[in-house]
Amino acid sequence: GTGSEWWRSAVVYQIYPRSFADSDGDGIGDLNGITERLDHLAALGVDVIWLSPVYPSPQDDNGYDISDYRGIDPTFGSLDDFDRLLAGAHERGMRLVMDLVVNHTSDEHAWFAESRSSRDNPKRDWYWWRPAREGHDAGTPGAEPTNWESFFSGPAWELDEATGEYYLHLFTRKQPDLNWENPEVRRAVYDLMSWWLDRGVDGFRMDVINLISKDLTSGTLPDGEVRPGHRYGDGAPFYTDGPRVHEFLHEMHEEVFAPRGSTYLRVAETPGVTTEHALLYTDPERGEVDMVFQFEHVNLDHGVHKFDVQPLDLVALKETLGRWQEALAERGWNSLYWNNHDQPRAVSRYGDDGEFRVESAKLLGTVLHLHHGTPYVYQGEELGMANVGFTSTAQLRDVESLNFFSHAVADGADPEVVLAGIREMGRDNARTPMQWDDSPHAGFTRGTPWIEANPDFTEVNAAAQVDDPASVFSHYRKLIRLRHEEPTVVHGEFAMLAPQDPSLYAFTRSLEDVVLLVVANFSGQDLPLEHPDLEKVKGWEEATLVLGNYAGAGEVATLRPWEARVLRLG
Ligand code: ISL
Repeated sequence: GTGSEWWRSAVVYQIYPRSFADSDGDGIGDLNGITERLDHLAALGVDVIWLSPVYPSPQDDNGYDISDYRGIDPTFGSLDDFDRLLAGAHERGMRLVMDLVVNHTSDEHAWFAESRSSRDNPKRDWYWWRPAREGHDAGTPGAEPTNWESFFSGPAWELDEATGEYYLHLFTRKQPDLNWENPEVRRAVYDLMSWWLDRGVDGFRMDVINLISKDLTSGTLPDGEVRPGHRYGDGAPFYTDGPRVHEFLHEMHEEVFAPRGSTYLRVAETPGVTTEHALLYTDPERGEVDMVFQFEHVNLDHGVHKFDVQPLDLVALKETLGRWQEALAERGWNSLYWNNHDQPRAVSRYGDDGEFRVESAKLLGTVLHLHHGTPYVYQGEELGMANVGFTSTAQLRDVESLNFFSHAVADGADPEVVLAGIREMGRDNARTPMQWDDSPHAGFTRGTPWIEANPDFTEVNAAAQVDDPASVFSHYRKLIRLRHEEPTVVHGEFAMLAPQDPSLYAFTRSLEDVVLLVVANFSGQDLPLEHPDLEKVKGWEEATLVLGNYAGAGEVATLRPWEARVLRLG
């Protein structure tokens, strides 16, 4: 029943702990810093906090490389600090979900240390070990067991000299992939999940969880196609939504969640997922997860690779998001996001971070939050935080960007061109310190931050916005309240209007006799509202303005630059 599905009317706020708030002055955000800032989230009105990983980790990929699943990295604090944070969230009526990274561990996890210790170690089969390719000497170029490229440049296999075999790592070489074929691995994962649920957490965001089932139907792991702009093969068809992934997630449901009732949030991060698989993952009848993060809309401006930045076409964006709305309309459920710790800042990417920063940030929030699904707000998005404009690799910290830069330049690319791609698409754009106020380092730390704050913090910061009714923050607060108060936002049927219009993003949400009409101008020019699709929405010109991003009412039939309106009929 829908009674236990509280997450349908919820808004989730993602915290990247490293960059949120530093309480002890070491320049890195921590749990106590978050606890001190819980009132910011309560003021915004969000229902759930998703914490990016805080477990012990060598931090090769900022915590997405976990070396102990039952603890807190000392950089972030202690288990006691965690319990205080959890209690503080619960006291304010917010739930807290953990990031669960179990496609891979750190190479410094005890499981991997055992697994690599010898070919006949009982945990050998917990990871993907393979000999060199037939006829090749281990360690020579091309001797990798398959030609797959890692997500973070270079081959997805690393030779371990000690035993002369390669292990699979879809991400960095310090992130070896677990072998989910092995039931002991699955048992170990379910046990650690139960351990956190026993501690009181409210669910999990499951990192790349649709990559856990590798396709062995040919009896082996096959080579992938080498696509233009790539040196290695694309292994994605052999590990994305693989043959046993639904079985594994259902087993997880049965082992971990079903015995406890279903008041938890399970959100699956699923790069490359199709609408067909998304429906299987999120159909409540099937008992797998509650919602997925799909990637199609954030891949539209990628060329041959993600740093080959292409102009965004609004028609394509509407086609993509509209198709996802339709696919999961009856069964299943969407997660809605523009931003997270892996994406550049939405206001720079889809809006205008210059003259219309405030208007376009509010427009983006409006469009997203009025879709059908659960919206995610990434830290700083509620302030309209923008990309940094990196001009030097010395400003970068992310292993993905740094690896890409060195591989591309070694392959002969022009460093300036590579840096230009990273400037627009690099993950560090999302990872600069949260901008609390206009004091040094944006009030994030009293020490030296691990990554420099965006210099615009003197203007763009929470202190300047929280009490200003015209701020991006106040607008997000209104959007969240609207979801809580207006069932049409949660349950209303979605219908896209004017799909071919290059600047207008328009749709309706309908529930019984209420219709909400959303109209948004994705351009810096006035936009006349005169599309035939609008005429089908009877009486729209007399509709009440529920929420807009401009102060004065303006002309009914013209949207101002980056103007967005939510109108109510009935
Ligand atoms: O940003 C990306 C690389 O271009 C994405 O493809 C990203 O790698 C993918 O979404 C998986 O992301 C998740 O797993 C990674 C981690 O680095 C990301 O931070 C995490 O969100 C490996 O754990």
